Amino acid sequence: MHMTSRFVRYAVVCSIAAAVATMQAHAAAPPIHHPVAAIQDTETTAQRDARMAWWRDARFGMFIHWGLYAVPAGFWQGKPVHGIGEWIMNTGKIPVADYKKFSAQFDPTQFDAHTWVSLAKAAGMKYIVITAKHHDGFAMYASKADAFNIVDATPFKHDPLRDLADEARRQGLKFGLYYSQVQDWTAPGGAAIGGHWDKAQDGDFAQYLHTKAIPQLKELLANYHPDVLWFDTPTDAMTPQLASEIVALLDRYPQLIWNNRLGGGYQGDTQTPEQYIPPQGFPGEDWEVCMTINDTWGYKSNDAHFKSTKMLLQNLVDIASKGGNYLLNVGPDARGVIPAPEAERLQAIGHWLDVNGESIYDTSATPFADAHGSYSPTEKDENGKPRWIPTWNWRATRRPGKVYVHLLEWPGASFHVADADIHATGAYLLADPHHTPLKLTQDGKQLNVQLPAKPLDSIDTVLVIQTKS
Ligand code: H79
Repeated sequence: MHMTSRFVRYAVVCSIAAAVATMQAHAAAPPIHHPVAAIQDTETTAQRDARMAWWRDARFGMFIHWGLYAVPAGFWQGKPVHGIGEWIMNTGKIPVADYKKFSAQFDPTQFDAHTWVSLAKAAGMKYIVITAKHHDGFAMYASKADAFNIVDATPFKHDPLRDLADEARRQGLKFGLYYSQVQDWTAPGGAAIGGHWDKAQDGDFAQYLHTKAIPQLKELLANYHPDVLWFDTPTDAMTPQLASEIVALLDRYPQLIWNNRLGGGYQGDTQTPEQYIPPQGFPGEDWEVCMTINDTWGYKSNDAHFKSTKMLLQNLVDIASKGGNYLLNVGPDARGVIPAPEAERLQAIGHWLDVNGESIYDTSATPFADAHGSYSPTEKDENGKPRWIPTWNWRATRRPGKVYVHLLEWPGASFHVADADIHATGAYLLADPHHTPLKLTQDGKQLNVQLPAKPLDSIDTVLVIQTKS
Protein backbone atom coordinates (compact mmCIF):
# COMPACT_ATOMS: atom_id res chain seq x y z
CA MET A 1 0.00 0.00 0.00
CA HIS A 2 2.71 2.40 0.98
CA MET A 3 4.61 1.52 -2.16
CA THR A 4 1.63 2.35 -4.31
CA SER A 5 1.17 5.75 -2.75
CA ARG A 6 4.89 6.47 -3.13
CA PHE A 7 4.74 5.69 -6.80
CA VAL A 8 1.81 7.97 -7.26
CA ARG A 9 3.81 10.72 -5.64
CA TYR A 10 6.89 9.92 -7.70
CA ALA A 11 5.03 9.76 -11.00
CA VAL A 12 6.57 12.68 -12.82
CA VAL A 13 3.92 14.74 -14.51
CA CYS A 14 4.83 17.34 -17.06
CA SER A 15 4.53 20.39 -14.93
CA ILE A 16 7.01 22.19 -12.80
CA ALA A 17 4.39 22.45 -10.05
CA ALA A 18 4.01 18.68 -10.00
CA ALA A 19 7.77 18.22 -9.92
CA VAL A 20 8.04 20.57 -6.97
CA ALA A 21 5.16 18.87 -5.16
CA THR A 22 6.86 15.52 -5.73
CA MET A 23 10.00 16.72 -4.05
CA GLN A 24 8.18 18.34 -1.14
CA ALA A 25 6.21 15.20 -0.40
CA HIS A 26 9.38 13.21 0.09
CA ALA A 27 10.01 13.95 3.75
CA ALA A 28 6.70 12.61 4.96
CA ALA A 29 7.04 9.26 3.16
CA PRO A 30 6.70 6.24 5.44
CA PRO A 31 9.64 3.80 5.57
CA ILE A 32 9.32 0.94 3.13
CA HIS A 33 11.16 -2.32 2.70
CA HIS A 34 14.14 -2.07 0.38
CA PRO A 35 15.15 -5.16 -1.61
CA VAL A 36 18.79 -4.20 -0.95
CA ALA A 37 19.63 -2.15 2.13
CA ALA A 38 21.17 1.22 1.35
CA ILE A 39 23.85 2.79 3.50
CA GLN A 40 21.26 5.07 5.06
CA ASP A 41 19.38 1.97 6.25
CA THR A 42 22.33 0.44 8.06
CA GLU A 43 24.75 3.11 9.30
CA THR A 44 24.69 4.60 12.81
CA THR A 45 24.00 8.28 13.42
CA ALA A 46 27.68 8.80 14.20
CA GLN A 47 28.69 7.13 10.94
CA ARG A 48 26.23 9.25 9.03
CA ASP A 49 27.48 12.43 10.68
CA ALA A 50 31.04 11.51 9.69
CA ARG A 51 30.01 10.69 6.11
CA MET A 52 28.06 13.92 5.70
CA ALA A 53 30.54 16.17 7.58
CA TRP A 54 32.32 17.78 4.60
CA TRP A 55 29.04 18.31 2.77
CA ARG A 56 27.38 20.00 5.76
CA ASP A 57 30.36 22.35 6.18
CA ALA A 58 30.55 23.17 2.47
CA ARG A 59 27.33 25.21 2.09
CA PHE A 60 28.12 26.31 -1.47
CA GLY A 61 28.73 24.21 -4.59
CA MET A 62 28.94 24.62 -8.35
CA PHE A 63 26.49 22.72 -10.53
CA ILE A 64 27.68 22.43 -14.14
CA HIS A 65 25.26 21.46 -16.89
CA TRP A 66 27.43 20.79 -19.89
CA GLY A 67 26.54 18.52 -22.75
CA LEU A 68 25.69 18.21 -26.41
CA TYR A 69 22.75 20.63 -25.94
CA ALA A 70 25.34 23.42 -25.78
CA VAL A 71 25.75 22.98 -29.57
CA PRO A 72 22.16 23.91 -30.56
CA ALA A 73 22.25 26.38 -27.63
CA GLY A 74 18.47 26.87 -27.60
CA PHE A 75 17.85 26.82 -31.39
CA TRP A 76 16.57 24.12 -33.73
CA GLN A 77 16.18 24.63 -37.47
CA GLY A 78 16.81 28.33 -37.02
CA LYS A 79 14.03 28.84 -34.48
CA PRO A 80 14.29 29.34 -30.73
CA VAL A 81 13.00 26.42 -28.66
CA HIS A 82 11.35 27.65 -25.46
CA GLY A 83 12.26 26.40 -22.02
CA ILE A 84 15.38 24.99 -20.41
CA GLY A 85 18.24 24.43 -22.85
CA GLU A 86 19.21 20.86 -21.90
CA TRP A 87 15.63 19.83 -22.74
CA ILE A 88 15.84 21.06 -26.33
CA MET A 89 15.75 17.55 -27.81
CA ASN A 90 12.54 16.71 -25.93
CA THR A 91 10.82 20.10 -26.20
CA GLY A 92 11.71 20.42 -29.89
CA LYS A 93 10.93 16.71 -30.55
CA ILE A 94 14.23 16.43 -32.39
CA PRO A 95 14.65 12.98 -33.97
CA VAL A 96 17.36 10.80 -32.41
CA ALA A 97 19.47 10.67 -35.59
CA ASP A 98 19.37 14.46 -35.98
CA TYR A 99 20.28 15.09 -32.36
CA LYS A 100 23.18 12.65 -32.53
CA LYS A 101 24.58 14.63 -35.47
CA PHE A 102 25.33 17.56 -33.13
CA SER A 103 28.25 15.53 -31.82
CA ALA A 104 30.17 16.12 -35.08
CA GLN A 105 30.11 19.86 -34.24
CA PHE A 106 31.08 19.55 -30.59
CA ASP A 107 34.71 20.60 -30.34
CA PRO A 108 35.18 22.57 -27.09
CA THR A 109 38.82 23.45 -27.67
CA GLN A 110 38.68 26.30 -25.14
CA PHE A 111 37.78 23.94 -22.30
CA ASP A 112 40.28 24.20 -19.48
CA ALA A 113 39.63 22.36 -16.22
CA HIS A 114 42.02 24.62 -14.34
CA THR A 115 40.00 27.70 -15.33
CA TRP A 116 36.69 26.16 -14.25
CA VAL A 117 37.89 24.75 -10.96
CA SER A 118 39.74 28.00 -10.21
CA LEU A 119 36.50 29.89 -10.79
CA ALA A 120 34.60 27.59 -8.41
CA LYS A 121 37.35 28.04 -5.87
CA ALA A 122 37.42 31.83 -6.31
CA ALA A 123 33.63 31.85 -5.84
CA GLY A 124 34.08 30.16 -2.47
CA MET A 125 32.44 26.96 -3.68
CA LYS A 126 33.59 23.78 -1.96
CA TYR A 127 32.32 21.20 -4.41
CA ILE A 128 31.44 20.69 -8.05
CA VAL A 129 28.68 18.53 -9.51
CA ILE A 130 28.85 18.11 -13.29
CA THR A 131 26.57 16.31 -15.72
CA ALA A 132 28.23 13.01 -16.70
CA LYS A 133 25.11 12.20 -18.73
CA HIS A 134 21.93 14.23 -18.94
CA HIS A 135 18.54 13.13 -20.29
CA ASP A 136 19.85 13.30 -23.88
CA GLY A 137 21.99 10.23 -23.19
CA PHE A 138 25.26 11.83 -24.29
CA ALA A 139 28.14 10.84 -22.01
CA MET A 140 30.64 13.61 -21.24
CA TYR A 141 33.44 11.15 -20.51
CA ALA A 142 35.31 8.19 -22.02
CA SER A 143 32.64 5.48 -21.82
CA LYS A 144 33.35 1.95 -22.98
CA ALA A 145 29.74 1.03 -22.22
CA ASP A 146 28.25 3.31 -24.89
CA ALA A 147 29.83 4.98 -27.91
CA PHE A 148 27.61 8.09 -27.77
CA ASN A 149 30.19 9.97 -25.74
CA ILE A 150 32.51 12.95 -26.03
CA VAL A 151 35.61 10.85 -26.74
CA ASP A 152 34.19 8.50 -29.36
CA ALA A 153 31.60 10.72 -31.06
CA THR A 154 33.18 14.18 -31.32
CA PRO A 155 36.20 15.78 -32.99
CA PHE A 156 37.32 16.82 -29.49
CA LYS A 157 38.15 13.18 -28.60
CA HIS A 158 39.00 14.19 -25.06
CA ASP A 159 37.58 13.37 -21.60
CA PRO A 160 36.84 16.59 -19.68
CA LEU A 161 35.61 14.73 -16.59
CA ARG A 162 39.07 13.20 -16.18
CA ASP A 163 40.62 16.68 -16.14
CA LEU A 164 37.96 18.10 -13.85
CA ALA A 165 38.08 15.25 -11.34
CA ASP A 166 41.88 15.53 -11.13
CA GLU A 167 41.90 19.32 -10.99
CA ALA A 168 39.16 19.49 -8.36
CA ARG A 169 41.20 17.20 -6.11
CA ARG A 170 44.33 19.22 -6.79
CA GLN A 171 42.57 22.40 -5.66
CA GLY A 172 40.92 20.74 -2.66
CA LEU A 173 37.36 20.66 -3.93
CA LYS A 174 35.01 17.70 -3.71
CA PHE A 175 33.86 16.26 -7.02
CA GLY A 176 30.35 15.08 -7.81
CA LEU A 177 28.65 13.63 -10.86
CA TYR A 178 25.10 14.12 -12.11
CA TYR A 179 23.73 11.06 -13.90
CA SER A 180 20.31 10.80 -15.54
CA GLN A 181 19.51 7.22 -14.61
CA VAL A 182 15.88 7.02 -15.78
CA GLN A 183 15.50 9.40 -18.68
CA ASP A 184 17.61 8.71 -21.74
CA TRP A 185 16.18 10.03 -25.01
CA THR A 186 18.71 8.45 -27.38
CA ALA A 187 19.08 4.95 -25.89
CA PRO A 188 16.38 2.37 -26.73
CA GLY A 189 14.22 1.79 -23.64
CA GLY A 190 15.34 4.92 -21.84
CA ALA A 191 12.47 6.92 -20.37
CA ALA A 192 11.25 10.26 -21.68
CA ILE A 193 8.97 12.48 -19.64
CA GLY A 194 6.10 13.39 -21.94
CA GLY A 195 6.57 10.14 -23.89
CA HIS A 196 8.77 8.96 -26.77
CA TRP A 197 8.62 10.79 -30.13
CA ASP A 198 10.89 8.61 -32.24
CA LYS A 199 10.75 4.85 -32.94
CA ALA A 200 14.47 4.71 -32.20
CA GLN A 201 13.54 5.27 -28.55
CA ASP A 202 11.41 2.11 -28.32
CA GLY A 203 12.71 -0.60 -26.07
CA ASP A 204 12.68 -2.15 -22.64
CA PHE A 205 13.59 0.01 -19.65
CA ALA A 206 15.21 -2.82 -17.68
CA GLN A 207 17.35 -3.64 -20.68
CA TYR A 208 18.39 0.01 -21.01
CA LEU A 209 19.32 0.00 -17.35
CA HIS A 210 21.34 -3.21 -17.65
CA THR A 211 23.12 -2.35 -20.89
CA LYS A 212 23.74 1.38 -20.44
CA ALA A 213 22.91 3.08 -17.13
CA ILE A 214 24.33 0.52 -14.71
CA PRO A 215 27.50 -0.13 -16.77
CA GLN A 216 28.05 3.62 -17.02
CA LEU A 217 27.49 4.14 -13.30
CA LYS A 218 30.06 1.41 -12.68
CA GLU A 219 32.55 3.20 -14.92
CA LEU A 220 31.94 6.54 -13.27
CA LEU A 221 32.33 5.16 -9.75
CA ALA A 222 35.44 3.17 -10.59
CA ASN A 223 37.22 5.75 -12.74
CA TYR A 224 36.38 9.10 -11.12
CA HIS A 225 35.59 8.17 -7.48
CA PRO A 226 32.91 10.83 -7.18
CA ASP A 227 32.17 12.22 -3.72
CA VAL A 228 28.55 12.82 -4.79
CA LEU A 229 26.18 11.13 -7.20
CA TRP A 230 23.28 13.32 -8.25
CA PHE A 231 20.38 11.36 -9.75
CA ASP A 232 17.39 13.02 -11.38
CA THR A 233 13.76 12.66 -12.46
CA PRO A 234 12.78 9.32 -10.88
CA THR A 235 9.65 7.81 -12.45
CA ASP A 236 7.78 4.62 -11.65
CA ALA A 237 9.87 2.86 -14.31
CA MET A 238 12.50 2.66 -11.58
CA THR A 239 10.98 -0.14 -9.51
CA PRO A 240 12.37 -0.98 -6.06
CA GLN A 241 13.94 -4.09 -7.63
CA LEU A 242 15.73 -2.17 -10.38
CA ALA A 243 16.80 0.62 -8.03
CA SER A 244 18.21 -1.99 -5.66
CA GLU A 245 20.63 -3.11 -8.37
CA ILE A 246 22.02 0.41 -8.43
CA VAL A 247 22.04 0.57 -4.64
CA ALA A 248 24.10 -2.64 -4.47
CA LEU A 249 26.68 -0.79 -6.56
CA LEU A 250 26.54 2.39 -4.44
CA ASP A 251 26.99 0.30 -1.29
CA ARG A 252 30.54 -0.52 -2.46
CA TYR A 253 31.48 3.14 -1.95
CA PRO A 254 30.76 3.82 1.74
CA GLN A 255 31.84 7.49 1.62
CA LEU A 256 29.54 8.34 -1.28
CA ILE A 257 26.74 10.89 -0.83
CA TRP A 258 23.74 10.54 -3.13
CA ASN A 259 20.58 12.57 -3.43
CA ASN A 260 16.91 11.68 -3.05
CA ARG A 261 16.15 11.25 -6.76
CA LEU A 262 17.17 7.66 -7.45
CA GLY A 263 13.61 6.34 -7.23
CA GLY A 264 12.34 2.91 -6.25
CA GLY A 265 11.53 4.09 -2.73
CA TYR A 266 15.11 4.94 -1.72
CA GLN A 267 15.44 8.15 0.30
CA GLY A 268 19.12 8.89 -0.36
CA ASP A 269 20.97 11.45 1.69
CA THR A 270 19.76 14.86 0.64
CA GLN A 271 16.57 16.73 -0.02
CA THR A 272 16.84 18.62 -3.32
CA PRO A 273 14.45 21.55 -3.66
CA GLU A 274 14.86 22.75 -7.26
CA GLN A 275 14.64 26.42 -8.18
CA TYR A 276 13.15 27.50 -4.85
CA ILE A 277 14.18 28.02 -1.25
CA PRO A 278 11.88 26.18 1.16
CA PRO A 279 10.48 28.74 3.63
CA GLN A 280 11.60 26.84 6.74
CA GLY A 281 14.26 24.60 5.16
CA PHE A 282 14.14 20.92 6.16
CA PRO A 283 14.92 21.04 9.90
CA GLY A 284 17.00 18.06 10.99
CA GLU A 285 17.63 16.92 7.40
CA ASP A 286 20.39 17.48 4.87
CA TRP A 287 19.18 19.59 1.99
CA GLU A 288 20.50 21.46 -1.01
CA VAL A 289 18.79 24.02 -3.19
CA CYS A 290 19.81 23.65 -6.83
CA MET A 291 19.23 26.77 -8.91
CA THR A 292 20.00 28.24 -12.30
CA ILE A 293 21.99 31.48 -12.56
CA ASN A 294 19.76 32.60 -15.47
CA ASP A 295 16.67 30.65 -16.61
CA THR A 296 18.38 27.58 -18.06
CA TRP A 297 20.69 24.84 -16.82
CA GLY A 298 22.27 23.94 -20.17
CA TYR A 299 23.68 26.81 -22.25
CA LYS A 300 21.29 28.87 -24.39
CA SER A 301 22.73 31.66 -26.47
CA ASN A 302 19.54 33.73 -26.03
CA ASP A 303 19.19 33.61 -22.23
CA ALA A 304 20.71 36.72 -20.66
CA HIS A 305 18.26 36.75 -17.73
CA PHE A 306 21.00 36.53 -15.13
CA LYS A 307 20.18 36.87 -11.44
CA SER A 308 22.00 39.77 -9.82
CA THR A 309 24.97 39.21 -7.53
CA LYS A 310 22.84 40.67 -4.76
CA MET A 311 20.07 38.14 -5.30
CA LEU A 312 22.51 35.21 -5.54
CA LEU A 313 24.26 36.23 -2.34
CA GLN A 314 20.96 36.80 -0.55
CA ASN A 315 19.94 33.31 -1.61
CA LEU A 316 23.16 31.81 -0.24
CA VAL A 317 22.64 33.60 3.07
CA ASP A 318 18.94 32.74 3.22
CA ILE A 319 19.73 29.05 2.62
CA ALA A 320 22.59 29.01 5.15
CA SER A 321 20.32 30.63 7.76
CA LYS A 322 18.00 27.65 7.38
CA GLY A 323 20.81 25.08 7.46
CA GLY A 324 20.99 24.12 3.78
CA ASN A 325 23.45 24.11 0.87
CA TYR A 326 23.30 26.16 -2.34
CA LEU A 327 24.20 24.33 -5.54
CA LEU A 328 24.38 27.15 -8.07
CA ASN A 329 24.48 26.23 -11.75
CA VAL A 330 26.64 27.46 -14.60
CA GLY A 331 26.07 26.50 -18.23
CA PRO A 332 29.29 26.45 -20.27
CA ASP A 333 28.98 26.93 -24.03
CA ALA A 334 30.03 24.58 -26.82
CA ARG A 335 33.52 26.09 -26.92
CA GLY A 336 34.01 25.11 -23.29
CA VAL A 337 33.65 28.61 -21.88
CA ILE A 338 31.63 29.58 -18.81
CA PRO A 339 29.76 32.72 -19.96
CA ALA A 340 31.38 35.92 -18.66
CA PRO A 341 28.26 37.26 -16.87
CA GLU A 342 28.15 34.00 -14.88
CA ALA A 343 31.85 34.10 -14.02
CA GLU A 344 31.64 37.76 -12.95
CA ARG A 345 28.84 37.03 -10.51
CA LEU A 346 30.66 34.08 -9.01
CA GLN A 347 33.79 36.14 -8.54
CA ALA A 348 31.82 38.88 -6.77
CA ILE A 349 30.28 36.34 -4.39
CA GLY A 350 33.78 34.99 -3.78
CA HIS A 351 35.07 38.42 -2.83
CA TRP A 352 32.36 38.72 -0.23
CA LEU A 353 33.10 35.21 1.07
CA ASP A 354 36.83 36.03 1.30
CA VAL A 355 35.90 38.53 3.99
CA ASN A 356 32.75 36.96 5.42
CA GLY A 357 33.10 33.22 4.80
CA GLU A 358 33.32 32.53 8.51
CA SER A 359 29.62 33.43 8.71
CA ILE A 360 28.64 30.81 6.10
CA TYR A 361 30.87 27.71 6.14
CA ASP A 362 30.36 25.16 8.86
CA THR A 363 27.60 27.23 10.46
CA SER A 364 24.14 26.13 11.53
CA ALA A 365 20.68 27.59 11.25
CA THR A 366 19.51 30.76 12.94
CA PRO A 367 19.01 30.76 16.72
CA PHE A 368 16.39 33.47 16.39
CA ALA A 369 12.75 32.97 15.69
CA ASP A 370 13.36 35.72 13.17
CA ALA A 371 10.99 36.52 10.39
CA HIS A 372 12.36 35.13 7.13
CA GLY A 373 9.08 36.27 5.67
CA SER A 374 5.44 35.31 5.91
CA TYR A 375 2.69 33.52 4.04
CA SER A 376 0.52 35.79 1.94
CA PRO A 377 -3.04 36.07 3.24
CA THR A 378 -4.31 36.39 -0.36
CA GLU A 379 -1.84 35.03 -2.95
CA LYS A 380 -1.59 31.28 -3.70
CA ASP A 381 1.41 29.36 -4.98
CA GLU A 382 1.52 26.70 -7.76
CA ASN A 383 0.07 24.13 -5.35
CA GLY A 384 -2.81 26.33 -4.26
CA LYS A 385 -1.21 26.95 -0.86
CA PRO A 386 -0.59 30.42 0.56
CA ARG A 387 2.42 31.94 -1.17
CA TRP A 388 5.58 32.49 0.89
CA ILE A 389 6.74 36.09 0.69
CA PRO A 390 10.31 36.42 1.93
CA THR A 391 11.50 39.60 3.56
CA TRP A 392 15.09 40.68 3.11
CA ASN A 393 15.92 42.68 6.21
CA TRP A 394 18.30 40.24 7.83
CA ARG A 395 19.17 36.58 8.41
CA ALA A 396 21.27 34.80 11.01
CA THR A 397 23.67 31.86 11.14
CA ARG A 398 25.61 30.58 14.12
CA ARG A 399 28.43 28.51 15.50
CA PRO A 400 29.37 27.83 19.13
CA GLY A 401 30.20 31.17 20.75
CA LYS A 402 29.02 33.33 17.85
CA VAL A 403 25.87 34.41 16.09
CA TYR A 404 26.23 36.08 12.69
CA VAL A 405 23.55 38.58 11.82
CA HIS A 406 23.49 39.21 8.07
CA LEU A 407 22.25 42.76 7.61
CA LEU A 408 20.77 42.73 4.13
CA GLU A 409 19.23 46.14 4.71
CA TRP A 410 21.00 48.64 6.90
CA PRO A 411 18.72 49.07 9.92
CA GLY A 412 20.00 52.55 10.83
CA ALA A 413 21.72 53.49 14.08
CA SER A 414 21.06 50.18 15.82
CA PHE A 415 20.11 46.56 15.37
CA HIS A 416 17.37 45.24 17.59
CA VAL A 417 15.96 41.75 18.30
CA ALA A 418 12.97 41.38 20.58
CA ASP A 419 13.18 37.63 21.06
CA ALA A 420 16.88 36.76 21.39
CA ASP A 421 17.28 33.44 23.17
CA ILE A 422 21.03 33.92 23.59
CA HIS A 423 23.40 35.37 26.17
CA ALA A 424 25.33 38.06 24.30
CA THR A 425 28.73 39.17 25.54
CA GLY A 426 29.99 41.42 22.75
CA ALA A 427 29.56 42.51 19.16
CA TYR A 428 31.58 43.70 16.15
CA LEU A 429 31.36 43.84 12.37
CA LEU A 430 33.05 40.93 10.59
CA ALA A 431 34.31 43.14 7.77
CA ASP A 432 35.93 45.56 10.24
CA PRO A 433 39.61 44.52 10.27
CA HIS A 434 39.98 45.77 13.84
CA HIS A 435 36.81 44.06 15.11
CA THR A 436 36.07 47.27 17.02
CA PRO A 437 33.62 46.45 19.82
CA LEU A 438 30.11 47.80 19.28
CA LYS A 439 27.93 48.95 22.17
CA LEU A 440 25.61 46.11 23.11
CA THR A 441 22.79 46.00 25.63
CA GLN A 442 20.67 43.02 26.57
CA ASP A 443 17.57 43.18 28.71
CA GLY A 444 16.07 39.73 28.98
CA LYS A 445 15.37 38.70 25.39
CA GLN A 446 15.70 42.25 24.12
CA LEU A 447 18.99 42.72 22.36
CA ASN A 448 20.32 45.99 21.01
CA VAL A 449 23.56 46.73 19.17
CA GLN A 450 24.67 50.20 18.14
CA LEU A 451 25.84 50.41 14.56
CA PRO A 452 27.92 52.85 12.53
CA ALA A 453 26.03 55.13 10.16
CA LYS A 454 26.83 53.14 7.02
CA PRO A 455 27.14 49.47 6.11
CA LEU A 456 30.59 48.06 5.30
CA ASP A 457 29.18 46.04 2.40
CA SER A 458 26.44 47.12 0.01
CA ILE A 459 24.79 43.67 -0.01
CA ASP A 460 25.42 42.02 3.35
CA THR A 461 27.29 43.47 6.32
CA VAL A 462 27.75 40.77 8.95
CA LEU A 463 27.28 41.68 12.59
CA VAL A 464 29.00 39.19 14.89
CA ILE A 465 27.40 38.74 18.28
CA GLN A 466 29.61 36.87 20.70
CA THR A 467 27.67 34.57 22.96
CA LYS A 468 28.19 32.55 26.11
CA SER A 469 27.94 28.84 25.27
O1 H79 B 1 19.01 18.95 -14.77
C1 H79 B 1 18.09 19.99 -14.52
C2 H79 B 1 16.81 19.77 -15.27
O2 H79 B 1 17.03 19.43 -16.62
C3 H79 B 1 16.25 18.62 -14.50
N1 H79 B 1 16.69 18.83 -13.12
C4 H79 B 1 17.57 19.94 -13.12
C5 H79 B 1 18.64 19.77 -12.05
C6 H79 B 1 14.83 18.47 -14.62
N2 H79 B 1 14.29 17.58 -15.38
N3 H79 B 1 13.00 17.63 -15.25
N4 H79 B 1 12.71 18.58 -14.42
C7 H79 B 1 13.82 19.13 -13.99
C8 H79 B 1 11.37 18.90 -14.02
C9 H79 B 1 10.47 18.67 -15.18
C10 H79 B 1 10.08 19.76 -15.86
C11 H79 B 1 9.19 19.60 -16.96
FE1 H79 B 1 9.32 20.50 -18.68
C12 H79 B 1 8.06 20.37 -17.17
C13 H79 B 1 9.28 18.64 -17.97
C14 H79 B 1 8.25 18.89 -18.92
C15 H79 B 1 7.50 19.98 -18.41
C16 H79 B 1 10.61 22.00 -18.45
C17 H79 B 1 9.53 22.46 -19.11
C18 H79 B 1 11.16 20.98 -19.25
C19 H79 B 1 10.37 20.87 -20.38
C20 H79 B 1 9.37 21.79 -20.29
